[in-house]
Amino acid sequence: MSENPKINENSKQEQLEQFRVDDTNKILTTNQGLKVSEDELSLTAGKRGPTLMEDFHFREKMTHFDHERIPERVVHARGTAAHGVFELYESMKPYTKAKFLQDPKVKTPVFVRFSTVVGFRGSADTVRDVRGFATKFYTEEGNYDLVANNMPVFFIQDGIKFPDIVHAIKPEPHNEIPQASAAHDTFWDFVANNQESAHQVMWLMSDRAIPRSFRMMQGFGIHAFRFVNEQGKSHFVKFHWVPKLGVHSLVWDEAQKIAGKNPDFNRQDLFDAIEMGNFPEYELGVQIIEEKDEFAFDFDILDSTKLWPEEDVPLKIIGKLTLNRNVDNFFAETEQVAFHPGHVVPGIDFTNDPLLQGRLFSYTDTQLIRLGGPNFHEIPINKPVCPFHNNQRDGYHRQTINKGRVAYHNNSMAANTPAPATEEEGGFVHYQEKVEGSIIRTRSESFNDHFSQPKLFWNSMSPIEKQHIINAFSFEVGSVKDKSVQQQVVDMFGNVDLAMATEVANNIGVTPPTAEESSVTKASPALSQENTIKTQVGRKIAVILHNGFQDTEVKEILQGLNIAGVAYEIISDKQGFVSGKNNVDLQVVHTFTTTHPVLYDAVYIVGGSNVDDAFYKNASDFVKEAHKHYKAIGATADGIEWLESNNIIGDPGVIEGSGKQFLETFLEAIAAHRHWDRKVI
Ligand code: HDE
Repeated sequence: MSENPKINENSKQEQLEQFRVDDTNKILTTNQGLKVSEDELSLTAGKRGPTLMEDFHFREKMTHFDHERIPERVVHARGTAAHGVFELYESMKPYTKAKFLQDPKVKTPVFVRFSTVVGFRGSADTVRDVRGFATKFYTEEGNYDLVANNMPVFFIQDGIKFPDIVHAIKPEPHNEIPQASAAHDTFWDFVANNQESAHQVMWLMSDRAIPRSFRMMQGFGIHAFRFVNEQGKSHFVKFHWVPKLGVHSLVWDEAQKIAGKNPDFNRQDLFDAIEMGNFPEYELGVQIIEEKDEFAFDFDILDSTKLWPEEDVPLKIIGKLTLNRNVDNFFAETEQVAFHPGHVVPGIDFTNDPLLQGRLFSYTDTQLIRLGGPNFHEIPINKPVCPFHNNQRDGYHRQTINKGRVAYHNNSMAANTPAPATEEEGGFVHYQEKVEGSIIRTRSESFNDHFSQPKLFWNSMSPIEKQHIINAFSFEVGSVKDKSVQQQVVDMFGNVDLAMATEVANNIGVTPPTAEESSVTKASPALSQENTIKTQVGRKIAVILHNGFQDTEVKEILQGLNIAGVAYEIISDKQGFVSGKNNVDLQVVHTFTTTHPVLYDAVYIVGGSNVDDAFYKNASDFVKEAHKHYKAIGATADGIEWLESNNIIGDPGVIEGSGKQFLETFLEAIAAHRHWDRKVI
């Protein structure tokens, strides 16, 4: 009776292929298949007369257009997605019976959607916000969704408070301001009056909230889940995605400017990387705690405002995700994909984390309104690659044509099928945790410590990361108009670190706090981005050239950059080609008008001969802006003059020279990401 699907990395693409349509070179028809003879003129009574009701082609075309939009996601509306594959490094059999985690040879197709949380669908990518990182694994046992964020903790401890936090952080209801930002009164009023938010607020004020790229951020499943093995033994588990390119961020001034210069910055970055064949990779890590150690920590492992320090619970890397294909159609795939932390497979189960429990209700519920009914699992992107059978029937847009008369249990007319599977046959059996208690609305006292881990986070930051957190608080809380709310926030964060909160208080003009700060002295080095992987791979740099540039050297350096995994764009004052000394012509991608230094990781300036004042000024401004954002700056030939005249020669990360040696040092400077020890005025 069991249909044993053989899944491989191509299974999802093969399934989707049946739904893909290319309209190029085809004849125009109505949705009923009728060939259309005229598509630009309505049917009218006479040349200057009224349009006729019987113009079915006009009506169908217009009606479909009128209904093109669906509600955007209530949170995580702004996002982008890609297809990929997950490969296991090492069998997880001792911990879980999940089929896709047994055999390192198995490759599982996946679909991943990245998002911001607060902004509307058309909002900018580089706002200060949490990022979503949701993965759908199309496994032989059904879809498994790991619906993660790029921060390991959450604002609230109980799902019932989710509507409150979202109402507080979304644009204010009377004027729908501000867009995609937490820098307003209601959010900070929520924070100060719901102090469980302290830990995630620290993360939100840190550089993690402005990732350089979706390719350079972590993902965290946040909750404690369960791994359950074939013997029925359970372990607590947390999931992490670790990007191979390291975890890197923008600086705030840059992020704000990018929001105007290219609101699609992160979306474009991911799309371009995949189109160029630079496939983003992330390793899957798990933190595992034995059942017997459930109470061995100084925090409650079921509390989603707490992380498990990696120094105490090591991260075990078990596999790799590669994103290797962009979507064909944004709406059909990215917009219609429906994730749910309750989409699990045998061997992965839930815990009693009250936040997770709340999510288990919300996600299907939200798809019902957003995707218009209960058949969203039939939309191609959501469809499992394994067969599915049950007695559910009908509803809006039903596509399956269920044969036969039987749609109920128990029955004899279909031999009581479709029949439930036993555990041995792969049937999902919930972990049989023993639970006892009175029916109450109370939170466990073990959830009450709201300040120790924020302090752990603060202690783990490098000096520059600490400075950025203080700056972010000063910007965000400084944007709050209600003085009492500002004061409450500063008083609250005095419980984390008095010096930090005092500096913020001074910056925003309220009274410094007198609270007792947390006594935690421990740090977790894994939390600092200073300790992340540093590589030049995947970076994009601007190359400023003028006619008469030193072409033999430049050609070699550009080649060297490409070989080292660095992409570049040539910028000059006019589009077309820029010609070198020895008549080498290079294609100009952008002029100073069509691009901006905030859109690059570094600048390489070469210049050329007979440079006019306008070019000189534009190129100098370009270099100065990149310098201000601590980026690597390289100069060869005539470009070295720019460094001199802009007074930045010799600064950290500012590299001048020639040939191979220049290339090597410049690559190192790019890999360093930012040069914080540079003096910036
Ligand atoms: Fe979500 N969340 N969430 N969330 N969430 C949604 O589902 C919700 C939470 C996350 O790219 C919604 O399909 C509740 C934590 C991501 O399509 C909705 C609670 C984490 C995405 C919803 C949480 C997330 C969502 C809106 C507290 C990280 C985008 C649209 C109990 C572990 C998925 C949708 C995508 C989306 C509810 C908390 C991650 C309304 C009630 C914690 C990445 O169902």
